[in-house]
Amino acid sequence: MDSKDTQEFDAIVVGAGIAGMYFVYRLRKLGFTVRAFEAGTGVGGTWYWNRYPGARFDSESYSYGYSWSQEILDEWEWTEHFSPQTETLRYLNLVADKFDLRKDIEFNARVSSAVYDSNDRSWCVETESGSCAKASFLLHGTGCLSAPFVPEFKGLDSFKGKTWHTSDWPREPVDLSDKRVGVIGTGATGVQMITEIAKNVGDLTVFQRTANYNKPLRNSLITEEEQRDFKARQSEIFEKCKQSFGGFIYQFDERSTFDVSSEERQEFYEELWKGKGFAFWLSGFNDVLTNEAANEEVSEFIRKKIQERVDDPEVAEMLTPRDHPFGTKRPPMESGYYEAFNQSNVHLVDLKSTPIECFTEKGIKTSSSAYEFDVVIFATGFDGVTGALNRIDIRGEGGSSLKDKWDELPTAYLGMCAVGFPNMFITGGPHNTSSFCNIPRCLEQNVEWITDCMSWMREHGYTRLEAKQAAEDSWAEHALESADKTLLTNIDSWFMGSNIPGKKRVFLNYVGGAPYHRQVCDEVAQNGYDTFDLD
Ligand code: N01
Repeated sequence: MDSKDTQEFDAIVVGAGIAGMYFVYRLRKLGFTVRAFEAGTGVGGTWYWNRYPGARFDSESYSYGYSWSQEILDEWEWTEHFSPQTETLRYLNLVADKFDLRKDIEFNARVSSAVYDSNDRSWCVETESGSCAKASFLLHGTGCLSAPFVPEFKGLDSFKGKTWHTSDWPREPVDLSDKRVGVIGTGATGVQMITEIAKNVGDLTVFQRTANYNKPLRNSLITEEEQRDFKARQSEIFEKCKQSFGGFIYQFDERSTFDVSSEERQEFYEELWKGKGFAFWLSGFNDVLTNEAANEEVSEFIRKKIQERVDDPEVAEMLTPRDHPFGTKRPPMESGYYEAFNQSNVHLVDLKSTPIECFTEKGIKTSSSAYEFDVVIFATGFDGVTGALNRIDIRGEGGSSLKDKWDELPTAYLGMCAVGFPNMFITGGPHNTSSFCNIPRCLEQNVEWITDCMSWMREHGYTRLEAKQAAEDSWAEHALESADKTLLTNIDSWFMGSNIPGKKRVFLNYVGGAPYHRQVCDEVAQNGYDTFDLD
């Protein structure tokens, strides 16, 4: 690329989802020039890509939107307690319209490489579409669940029907009413989608490797009275999220399980079960994710709830999780999932007892049967946290590769800054609270901290910032120690990177709590970023 084709900015943002859009807005306000590159044709990130039937928030809508624009807060009204994807995408487009964000975003521009030039302290970014830009700062808003994962099944290429990953759902309307459909995967995405597809499908076969602890979402329309109440309490709600462990409206109970009598515990579980969304996961006794016996009691409570809803005892048993404790994988939220399996045209295949051997021209062959399909849908998840950035060739100081660094140990100081990659900030990176959070709540904190840091550097005349090795090491140690105190690290999931063959098995998220992460970030800023090398 000729240097005359290279445009120069103060900052380049990768991605125009929730973080990327806020970066553009805030950088502009702070007087930085910015260009965002977005692979899609529109804004919205997760909500742009994930259009599969049934896609919706598992966070309360009124706790999810941006908190930084009173104008938008006043104008926008969520219609459901848990907003569907279509409405959320409309909301994000309204934000983009209102602040004219698109003029600083190049669409259809998937970033292929980013190289740091230590001579002029700048990042040079290239896209697959041939754009090239340079900036002092490189900011990633690529999302922690945006690199789709499709397992390498033998014979997949020979299948003559259609295949889609859930994040690659067709834009045109899809009619499955006379189709034979196979779905692989029963995580949070699969559970939402299977329930919706089952309502109007020819025949549906679900291939399940691990049964999950699916909790009723209990979605409903927001009444006018609720709307008024949410508007009146909006800042109180955001403050509550700020104080909570995961940025939700929920706080763990102050009591531990066995401080309470057995009878009272059962009453408490029943009460929580009636709650909406993540209430059961995030406002239960404070030791459910750390104490095996406490967890087993809750797990057993849910198993009984599942079995009550499925007619065929054999299917009910297959749908009952017995191989991992509740909440150690992200619990899916459901709205009629179990009842779908009472339909005569919905079938369940247990892949633990009959694994997939291969795809054939007509469908899928397991160790016990052959199935024929018109469509197979992969609800097989994502290469989480590090996947999106590992798909870009990112070269830091001395040409070192971010992927090579993370193949050894995926880590970043405060989840945002990787040693060896000066002037580069990551939202939703390894050991960042935002990947274990009501995502916008934590992403806002990330974006604000990063852009404040950039402003501070400008005020103080610094042009280069890089985390100190000791700071990165001690943050990683703290993040891994926090995780080891929980039951989460014993289980295979995207939290551990172990859903991806060959990926290093290590805890990727941060479970020390969003308030503590924010406190440390604030202290670092107050202390003049002394855990960074500044020049
Ligand atoms: O992905 P997952 P997801 N053969 O990794 C199975 C967020 N989210 O897209 O459990 C057969 O959880 C795999 O089986 P197993 C949320 O943070 C948010 O569902 O590994 N099966 C599992 O069943 C969530 O955690 C919302 O044994 C294979 C499934 O595929 C994250 O996205 C809504 C397989 C993958 O489950 C990811 O959820 C939805 C194989 N080779 C999702 N490989 C909202 O709230 C994998 N599987 C907005």
